[in-house]
Amino acid sequence: MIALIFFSALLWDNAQAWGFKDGVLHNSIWLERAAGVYHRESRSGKYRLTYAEAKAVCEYEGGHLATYQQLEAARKIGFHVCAAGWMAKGRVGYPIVKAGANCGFGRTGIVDYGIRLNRSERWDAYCYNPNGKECGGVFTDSKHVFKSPGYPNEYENEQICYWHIRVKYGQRIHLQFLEFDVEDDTACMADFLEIYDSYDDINGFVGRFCGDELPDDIISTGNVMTLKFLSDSSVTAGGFQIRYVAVDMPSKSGDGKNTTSQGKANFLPGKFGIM
Ligand SMILES: [Ca+2]
Repeated sequence: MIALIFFSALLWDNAQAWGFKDGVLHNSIWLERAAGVYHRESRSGKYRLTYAEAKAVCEYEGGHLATYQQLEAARKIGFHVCAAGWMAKGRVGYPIVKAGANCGFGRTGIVDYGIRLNRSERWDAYCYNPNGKECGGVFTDSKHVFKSPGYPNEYENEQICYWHIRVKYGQRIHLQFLEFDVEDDTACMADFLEIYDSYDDINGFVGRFCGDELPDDIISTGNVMTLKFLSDSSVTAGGFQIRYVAVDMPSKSGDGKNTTSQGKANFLPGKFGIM
């Protein structure tokens, strides 16, 4: 009986701590744990890191491999990556927010490969570093300015940053480039910033940017967006500052043509937001 009362109290506590904020189910514990989780892959490509290497990547940046709980906390606020990575204690998995046929076997949650006996297997990495938010992370605020790592100094070689934005359901994300200077080459093969109109860097490719011309504003079709910045092993540049602001969906009458306050924004075709 006492156990039952205790359990009820525990449930009540949990219920109290949960709630919707900005259209996203929040839990203060999740938020605290989630702020600082990010995905890393080897500069040479996907699935190239052994457990020891994955650990070293996170530690090099001042963090450590994320725990399963930290990854799940990040997932709860919109962290969705379609790539299996090492977590603490030799566990491998990846966070799926939106079920899709090509990723996560149509399920949501942490796709968990369990604790690997063979630590020489090669995967990506999930790091946790609450003090290293400059290069990547999940953002649910209604506005924020992303800076390239080290800004206003030049960014360093061999950076890979993923910024995931998720705003209130029914809103769009308006990206505005404030400063932009990334090593220039014709096809942006060396260093680049990529924008995706989706949770991840698989779907919804919008564009790849380099050079020092300010790209036009971009407005998402839904309430999520992903930015990926990658620099190679030589030549750096000034970096960038990019602001996003959550905006309400335009009214039907002005759909696609609403440029009154957006300037020459690239309005992506309308699409329903993601819950
Ligand atoms: Ca470079």
